[in-house]
Amino acid sequence: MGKMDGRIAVVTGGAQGIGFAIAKKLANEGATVVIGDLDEAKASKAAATIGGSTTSHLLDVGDEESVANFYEKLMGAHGRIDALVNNAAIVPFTNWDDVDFKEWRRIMRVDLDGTFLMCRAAQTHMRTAGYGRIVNIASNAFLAGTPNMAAYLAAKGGVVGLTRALATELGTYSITANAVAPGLTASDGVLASPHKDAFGFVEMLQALKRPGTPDDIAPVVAFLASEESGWITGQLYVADGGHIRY
Ligand code: NAD
Ligand code: 4PL
Repeated sequence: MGKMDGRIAVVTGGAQGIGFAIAKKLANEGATVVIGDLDEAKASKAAATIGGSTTSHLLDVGDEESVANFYEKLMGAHGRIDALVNNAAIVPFTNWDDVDFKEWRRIMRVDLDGTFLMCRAAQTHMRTAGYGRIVNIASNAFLAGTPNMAAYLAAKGGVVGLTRALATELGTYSITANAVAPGLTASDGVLASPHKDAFGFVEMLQALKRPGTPDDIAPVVAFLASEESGWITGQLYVADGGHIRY
């Protein structure tokens, strides 16, 4: 008996890191999970590792045609989407002096446009059903003003704004939209980037003195993706060991 029993849930960027932990948690709570990821091979391995009814499809959230393709396959297989978790993102480490318009667009295309495109398509199906849960992954970097991620901070601020708008626009259809802001988390992506060098410093600022892990983020996402969070919408939940008090 899980809080996602009988539900169809989509997790973007679920091939690794925080998205993988979210997909695993939703599956453990009884959901039929569909992972959408740019890395098709890794996503298919991830789905097999999670097991049960978990599947994966190739998806580039920043490409309108790829998104349309993804939903066509999803509707063909399951006919419904109860929960959408917009987790896929590029997590850059780019010195401000190198943030030209090309770099800005590289991040915006995936981190903000991608969330918009996925929500835009999901809400059509959710409205038909008269039920839906949208969970957008933001970041506490938006609240902290973390360095070397200017376009990312702007995109995540946009994600919070879009979340608040969706709550208003979709409330009448019993669809909720909320955001989760993780702090620095030991994901596959972060561990392979210069961000890994920030764990000592960030731990100093956290109330809880250990590095955050993907499994620390999944429970609050699962709560917001489940039916029981139905009176909560338009909110931002910070999951960061008490780094930022929001
Ligand atoms: P990660 O880099 O480990 O994994 C990202 C996944 O997204 C990969 O599987 C990648 O293939 C996929 N992806 C990338 N671009 C895509 C696209 N265009 N379409 C579909 N899939 C795509 O990332 P992570 O650290 O686990 O981060 C996951 C989410 O959490 C992101 O939204 C990120 O901004 C957020 N976040 C992460 C941290 C952190 O410290 N790790 C902190 C705050 C917020
Ligand atoms: C505090 O979202 O929130 C590093 C890398 N440090 O991606 C993030 C902090 C990173 C963050 C983030």
